[in-house]
Parts: sequence; C-alpha cells; structure tokens
Amino acid sequence: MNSRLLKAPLLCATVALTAITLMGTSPALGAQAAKQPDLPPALAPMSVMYETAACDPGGPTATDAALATRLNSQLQSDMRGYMTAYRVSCAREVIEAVRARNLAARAGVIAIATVIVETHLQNISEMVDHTSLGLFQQQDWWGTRAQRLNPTYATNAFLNAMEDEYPNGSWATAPIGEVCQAVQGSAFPSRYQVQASDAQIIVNALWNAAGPRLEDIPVSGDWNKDGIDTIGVFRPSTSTWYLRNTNSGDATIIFKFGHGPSGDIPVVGDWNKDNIDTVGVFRPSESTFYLTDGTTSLDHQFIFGHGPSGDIPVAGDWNKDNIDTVGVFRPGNSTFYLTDGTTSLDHQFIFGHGPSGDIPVAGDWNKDYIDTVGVFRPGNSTWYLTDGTTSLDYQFIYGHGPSGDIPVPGDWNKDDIDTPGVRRPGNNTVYLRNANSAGGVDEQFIYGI
Ligand SMILES: [Ca+2]
Ligand SMILES: [Ca+2]
Ligand SMILES: [Ca+2]
Ligand SMILES: [Ca+2]
Repeated sequence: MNSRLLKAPLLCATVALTAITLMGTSPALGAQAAKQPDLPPALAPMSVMYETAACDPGGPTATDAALATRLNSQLQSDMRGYMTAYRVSCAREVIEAVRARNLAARAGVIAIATVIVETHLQNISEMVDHTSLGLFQQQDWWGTRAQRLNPTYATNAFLNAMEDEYPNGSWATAPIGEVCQAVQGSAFPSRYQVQASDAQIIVNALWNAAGPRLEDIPVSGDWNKDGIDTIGVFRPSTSTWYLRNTNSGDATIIFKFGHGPSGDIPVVGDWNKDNIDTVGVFRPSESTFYLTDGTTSLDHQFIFGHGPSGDIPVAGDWNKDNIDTVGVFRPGNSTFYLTDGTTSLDHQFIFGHGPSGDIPVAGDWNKDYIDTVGVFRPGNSTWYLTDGTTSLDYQFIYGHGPSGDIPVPGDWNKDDIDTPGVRRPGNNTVYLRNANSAGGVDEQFIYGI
C-alpha cells in the first residue's frame, strides 16, 4: 500500500487549518518580511524567507541571472518580478531531470507548476510543514533528507508518482493542474492550474537554454559497448554531460559530474576495463583528475601534473592492458606526460611544435591497440599524429580554418581505427571523417542538446 496516500489526508487537514489562521491575520502579512516558520511555503507571501539549499551544486550561472531578468517581465502570475538567478537554477535542475528521462516538455510544465505552488522555486531545507522538504515539499516517506534536497532525486520522485497516477503517458493529455494535484494531494487543488501558463514560459526558456552553448566541449566515447564511438559534450559552467549512443538526434544521457565552474576539462576513457567508456575531469588549478566508472560516482581521484602550467589532459591505453589512463600535454614546452597508473610518470616526450595553441588528442591511429597522441593546430586546421612518441606519422588538414573548431577523434565506423572529428561551436555541427588523411566529411550533424 502506498503510505503517501494514507498520509495525504493528514497533510490536507493541517494545510486547511493553517489557511484559516492565515486569513485571520492576512492584513499584517503583506508588510511582514520576517521569517514565519509556521506558514507552509505554499501559503506564504513571496516576502517570507526560508532556509534554502543550492539547487545546482555549482551555484547559479550568469546565464541564469540573465534569464531571471527576462522572465521577470514575461511571467504573469506569482513569479512575476520574483525570479532570481537562484530560482532559475532550481527550475533548470528540474527541467534537466525531466529531459534526462526523455519526457516531453509538458512533464516539465507539470513539475514547474507544482514547484511554483509548493515553494516558489526554492529548495527549502528547513521543515516548516511537518517533515516536508525541498522543491516539491516532499514529506519523509518520499526519501531521505539528502534525497529530497537533491533536485534531480526530488524531480524523479515526483515524475515516478506522476507516471503511477497517469500511466501510459496519460499525463500528456490530462489538465496540468489535475495532474499536479493527483501527485501532491493538496487541500487547494485549484492552485496549480493557474500557474501552468507561467510554468510553460519558464520551460520554454530553459528547454531552449539547455541547447548548445559556445562553452560546450565535445567528447567522444563508446558509452554502450557497441564498439562505435559517439559524440557528447561537457558543459563546464554546470558540470553537465550530454551524451548519446547514436550520431544523430538529441542527447539522451544527461548527468552532472564535476564541481561547478572551476575550469574543469573533460576526459573520457575505460578506467575499469569493462569496455564501456565513462567520463572524468581534470582540474588544472589542483592538477587533479576526478574519474567515474559510472555517471555520478567519484571512483578515482589523484593528482597528476605539475601545477598551474596550462596542462591539458589526455586519456588513452598507452600500454595495451585495456585500461585507459591519463596524461597531460603542456603547451609551453610541447611535452606530453603520461601515466599507466595514476601518479607514476611512465612516458614523457616532446611532440608538437612550440607555442602554436596546439590542442592535444589521443587515439589508436593504426589499429595496434595502443593509444598514442597527436596535436590539432587550430590556426591551420592541421592534425599532427604519432603512432609512437616523437615520430610524425600523419600530417593532414581536416577542419575549416579559423572557425574555432575543437578536435574530437574517435572510431566512428567500428574498424578499430581512431580518426578525426571536429565540432564547430558557431553552428554546433560535428564533422567526422573515417581516415587519417585530408579529405571529405563522412558524417556531419548538428549536435542537439
Ligand atoms: Ca569502463
Ligand atoms: Ca593502459
Ligand atoms: Ca596505435
Ligand atoms: Ca574508425
């Protein structure tokens, strides 16, 4: 039996009582900005302050702040004039969780309308109404305190209940307010529908804002063990990864790994020899690698590199043991420093040609199952690759001049040979080629996020 249904009537009775109290004292409330711990957030005026937790662990972004300003004049109901970078960051987290489940935008509207009513888009970390916590004011039977204060968990718990109440996608056609009410069991069932149009405006803005940005860094890997590398992107400002298992369509695997706007640079590899590539980040300021064998777990953390020298990370299987390990390229001296473990310096050599803005790459260019390195020089769109350490075995132009192309090599056609790809930030287009030579594009697509 669902204990949520058992407990819901209790909650309703409490909320109704509080409402009576509120009506009796309402003349004083408008002027009161002080904390009123007895008032459930859903019934409190906008001026009441609650203790809140971060929604995005990295904090609100500059984009969130800009969007808050825009939304303040577009919204028509409760949230008009009250959007902040923090509230946008909360809405963004909710919508990212919806998108990661591959649900239609309408599910985002349902979730956002609910959060507007329950908390005015705040991740409330103090228990005001019984044990209720977080964006959706979920009581303790929804999860642990940490879970309910995790926007991704809280949103998924809400969506699970929504799909239970409205199976087979029937939430997509039911009135939005009715769906919110079915999940929340509020004493004020009519409060949700009136927020639906504002929720739609917020979802429209954020669904679009989730689209490609200039800051996105492309990565490639075999995320599903089918032997084909596919493209993903890492967004440093939000530590969010957008991956997919085909080289078409939108990102379908979305998660956070990394620690906010700290200059993290992405790396990809099979760190645990299960033939599935997973991600990691290198934080230059700490010369530290943080790697996961899954999506969000921190499974490997170690220092490799030598301080603030502009080191750029690479990853590959340098010793043919089927485990990918890392390394760094130091542009100042064109030197690669690679490890076969975590902290040991096992390979060090100069490759590259001075201070030309070279970007390091790694891959198995010759199908000997040993990864080696190379550099891509943006200024002349030229790839310089070695099958060893210092020999220049391939040199060719692939890319399109000074367009800011970012190199992203991989095995696109399952022949066990890694070849070039570039992502052009200006048009979010990825251009892949299946040979290590100058020539045409074999696959080209817009990366949808
Ligand atoms: Ca793996
Ligand atoms: Ca290895
Ligand atoms: Ca090789
Ligand atoms: Ca290939």
